[in-house]
Amino acid sequence: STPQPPRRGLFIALEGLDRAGKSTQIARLHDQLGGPSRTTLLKFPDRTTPIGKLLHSYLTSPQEQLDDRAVHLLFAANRWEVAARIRREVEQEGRIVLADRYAWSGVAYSRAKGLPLSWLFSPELGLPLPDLTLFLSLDPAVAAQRGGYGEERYEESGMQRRVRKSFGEVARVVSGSGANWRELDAGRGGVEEVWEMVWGAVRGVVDGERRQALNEIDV
Ligand code: FDM
Ligand code: MG
Repeated sequence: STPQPPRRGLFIALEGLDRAGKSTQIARLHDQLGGPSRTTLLKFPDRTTPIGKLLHSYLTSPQEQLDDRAVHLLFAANRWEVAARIRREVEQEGRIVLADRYAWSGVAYSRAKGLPLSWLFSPELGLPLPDLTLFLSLDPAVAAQRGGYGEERYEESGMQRRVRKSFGEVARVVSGSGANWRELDAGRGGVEEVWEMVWGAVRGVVDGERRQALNEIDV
């Protein structure tokens, strides 16, 4: 008989403002879910690809001029570069893929520059849909107190407040489309308390039923 593929894995995204604690929580999830032998950790933007190098230069040189729509398409293209890999690892290899930011950051950050929501979603349509998105919700004023922002583009309070508002719009559209979007209050307690919430939500999907194929983003 033909060999059966392993039970499919999972695709989970962590989202939130700068300094919401995404990287800390995702590193912990990576450990808890078996480390590199079973779990792949992705970060968007992936700054190592040719497109990612352009984005890195744009983010680290705030004087650089680049059209907002062109930037948006580059961030989306940077996800399309790894879309097939996400599908293969989850569907064929039974791995758990974790993404530190994803399409939802793409829409929220560009939306904060005033671009129309429907235009912003279009280059993301068809990308693998996460089985679960955890949005680490944090008041931008609290985020700013956490050791201050770095030097990159977008790391200032006006932009962070607009992004927070845009994430609210994104959350409505994405959960309205039936996707699994969970907002966690990342300002309630410290790393341990947030970890309890993160792990509680992830354990639910790890144990849950799922179809072999990942869904596609379709809002
Ligand atoms: N960002 C990130 C976007 O503007 N669009 C995107 O699609 C993604 C994935 O890039 F300010 C922004 C969010 C952040 C910046 O991200 C760099 P990290 O997580 O701080 O490296
Ligand atoms: Mg950052």
